[in-house]
Amino acid sequence: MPIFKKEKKMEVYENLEKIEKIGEGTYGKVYKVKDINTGQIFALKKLKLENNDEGVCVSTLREISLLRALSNSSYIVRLLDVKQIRNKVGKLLLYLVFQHMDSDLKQYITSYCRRLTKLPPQIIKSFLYQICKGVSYCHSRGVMHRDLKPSNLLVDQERGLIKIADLGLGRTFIIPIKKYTHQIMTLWYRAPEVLLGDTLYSTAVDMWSVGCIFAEMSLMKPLFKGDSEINQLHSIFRCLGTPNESIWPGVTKLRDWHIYPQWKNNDLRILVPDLDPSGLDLLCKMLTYEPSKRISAKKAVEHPYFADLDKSQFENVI
Ligand code: INR
Repeated sequence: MPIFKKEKKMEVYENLEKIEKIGEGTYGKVYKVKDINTGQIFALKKLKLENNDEGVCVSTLREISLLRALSNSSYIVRLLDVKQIRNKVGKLLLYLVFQHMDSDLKQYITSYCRRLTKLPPQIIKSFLYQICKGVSYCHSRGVMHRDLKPSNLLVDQERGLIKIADLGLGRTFIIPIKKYTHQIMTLWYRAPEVLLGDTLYSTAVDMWSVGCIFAEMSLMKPLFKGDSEINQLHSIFRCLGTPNESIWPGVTKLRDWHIYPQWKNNDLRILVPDLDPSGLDLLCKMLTYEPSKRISAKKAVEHPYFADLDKSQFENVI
């Protein structure tokens, strides 16, 4: 008599039992799974590869090893195992076993909203510090995330930890416009240079996203909320002012630059009223239009805003 129903078992991992679907990453589904021998909980991500060429396999494997190396950081969700298999119709499937975290920042913020309370300032500071440390680690290894957003930041509520997820497969996988489930991808955290069609964008795109996430943790709602690329740009320009050649040299030469309404920039103190002066200074440096002038993750970690944060709490954690 089998103890577990066959459909609950994950095809390649005989010992893993599916508990529930916890997410749809950019490239595939993520399940909460349980090791039937040890009772341990993991997150299992199932990916379909776009291409079947031998060359793609090699570069995919290279990316996986990069992911593995990155996941040695305590600020990045840990990748524990990888299996690559070919299914009945010859498509390549990739199974990634990760550490499981009980929540993501999107759910975490929503849970506070439901209780009509704001995130405590110490939590915002602690989370932002950990995010900057994680991004700094990725950038030091030459990896950009490109899609940082609250649902890609996993939260361990008990220990007050936050970790970056959904990383690093940006080169072998075709960057999707829509998720494979046809859900529309969010543009709210996308840097203006990307929205303007800059093809040579840099690690600075991630810091723009971090700035948007910082503001959102304080505001309890997204700072820039557009439902199309043009609406997203308008939303940014309405808050921070329409950029021009004097504040962002080269902006009018970008591929998708048009003539926009001329908005004046608003004071960040009014847009994000709960942040203290050093928090506002850091936010302002993250939401700098000119990518080369935008604060780096490495510099952000050293910002005075974090001076009173107890950093020893992040040492020796997994
Ligand atoms: C949760 C997710 C809890 N845990 C969403 C989630 C809501 C609540 O995506 C997740 C993951 C987890 C997750 O516990 N481990 C991983 C996601 C991902 C990797 S990825 C690992 O790469 O974003 O799909």
